[in-house]
Amino acid sequence: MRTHLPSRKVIAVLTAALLATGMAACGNSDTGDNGGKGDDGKITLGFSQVGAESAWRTANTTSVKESATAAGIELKFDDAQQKQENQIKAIRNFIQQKVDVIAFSPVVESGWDTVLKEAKDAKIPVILTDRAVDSADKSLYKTFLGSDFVKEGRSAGEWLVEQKKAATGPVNIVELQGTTGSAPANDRKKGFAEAIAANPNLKIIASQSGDFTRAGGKQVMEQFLKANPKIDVLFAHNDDMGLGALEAITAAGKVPGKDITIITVDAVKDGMQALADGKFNFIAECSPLLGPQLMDLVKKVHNGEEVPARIETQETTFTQEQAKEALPNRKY
Ligand code: GYE
Repeated sequence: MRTHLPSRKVIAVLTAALLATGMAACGNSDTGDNGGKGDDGKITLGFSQVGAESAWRTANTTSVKESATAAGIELKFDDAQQKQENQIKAIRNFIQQKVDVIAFSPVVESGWDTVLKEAKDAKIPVILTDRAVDSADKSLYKTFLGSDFVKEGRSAGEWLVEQKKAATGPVNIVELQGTTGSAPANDRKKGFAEAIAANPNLKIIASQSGDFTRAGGKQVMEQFLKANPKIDVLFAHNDDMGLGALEAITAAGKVPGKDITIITVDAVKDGMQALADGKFNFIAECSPLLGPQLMDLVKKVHNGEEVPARIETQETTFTQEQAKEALPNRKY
């Protein structure tokens, strides 16, 4: 048994103890001046979410909440219930509470300049996530993190052009648009229209908003079916509207995926199931799992680091066969 520590070790232990005391003292004085962080020294993020309109949105909310916890970021979360005025109110509250960073998914593209200017004047950096704004002044926000919605619409259209290349007569398409004025609705419509222009037989005979919800998709599809005896294709701007439309199509005595070709966007679990079951025909993926990248950006802009002006999510597309393969591992 050893009874004596060698003297060098004793000094090392004492030094370590002294250092620890000194560090604790520093820690105490830090809490007095926390450099704009939350009381516990954490970065505070104010996040204004669009709402809970779709399975995509639910998965996005979960991703943001889980990633904030994992990154040690204090999250102030607000659900705007698909209303711009609620988002503006939430952002003003975040400014008043002096959060460190604001992130939001703008329900529509226009009308943000005033509130974004207020955040800028308060020196609070803003990150756009998922959806974009049309502000001409790009200095009003630090970066955009999300998908290329035009590309998603184009992939949907290109697949259809290929499928219908042998068509000799008109192919009647109905379109369920997302929330009016939102970036994904504007851009998916644009990309799809551009792609189908390659074949003049492909015609959009009706196009209306179903607000990205199942109920909206069902209701608008019922109207489409009543007004148009011959519908060959449905392009829905998200899975949820497509799933709602399935009910209307079945109720009208038609077979989804056969009598009417159905193309959607998102690739959430229920959408992938409908695709694997042969009720949908094609899905352009849009990833909701933006949380980890968002938290990374929050830390960077808080530290004053340079970030790219635009960061795009990697996405793919799914046929019925590919959906069958991917479904068992689909997390959301
Ligand atoms: O496609 C839709 C959701 O902004 C990309 O919003 C998002 C869209 C998504 O309601 O399902």
